[in-house]
Amino acid sequence: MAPVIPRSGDAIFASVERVNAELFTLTYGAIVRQLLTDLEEVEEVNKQLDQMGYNIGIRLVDEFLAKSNVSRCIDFKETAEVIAKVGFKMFLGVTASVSNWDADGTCCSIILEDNPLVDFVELPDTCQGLYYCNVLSGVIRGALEMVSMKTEVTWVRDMLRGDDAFELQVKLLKQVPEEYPYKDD
Ligand code: MYR
Repeated sequence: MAPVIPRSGDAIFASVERVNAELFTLTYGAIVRQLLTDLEEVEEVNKQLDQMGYNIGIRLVDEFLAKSNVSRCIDFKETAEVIAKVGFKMFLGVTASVSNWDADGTCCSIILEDNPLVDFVELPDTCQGLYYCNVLSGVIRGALEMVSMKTEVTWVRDMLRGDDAFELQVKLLKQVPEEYPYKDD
């Protein structure tokens, strides 16, 4: 019988992390599949995934701020970088890049080349209109709303539709100034 070779702590953590990531990916896939069965129309599934993401995003921002030690961003450009580099890393285990800024710094693209949500995923022809990762657009919209930024988040590229990357366009619609709690006399 082959001897049992104990693995180092790091190796065990790495494999637990990988199993967790796979379980997360498969669970998300099962949710999408169930929504497709229940709602039938892919448009409705897109809406539902976005709404689920929004509900996650409005809660997740507290955990993000508590764990990341990120201080207040000076503008939307910095916020987008924080989402791509720190937020995606924290919750999805990958980093994204930010590009395609418009002239006034209110619209950009967050680009993901590696997306663990789509590991093992292949869409059948009947799901062509599906934005499988729509939960992510909702998460970003919800999280940003909690830090006073109203945004519109839309998919520009999607590897499940044959594109070479995942690209989310994030457009700042309105920034509600936070009220200073004390009155200056
Ligand atoms: C500030 O208060 O100015 C900082 C705002 C940072 C908001 C970051 C929101 C994190 C969203 C994480 C998205 C993860 C997607 C998987």
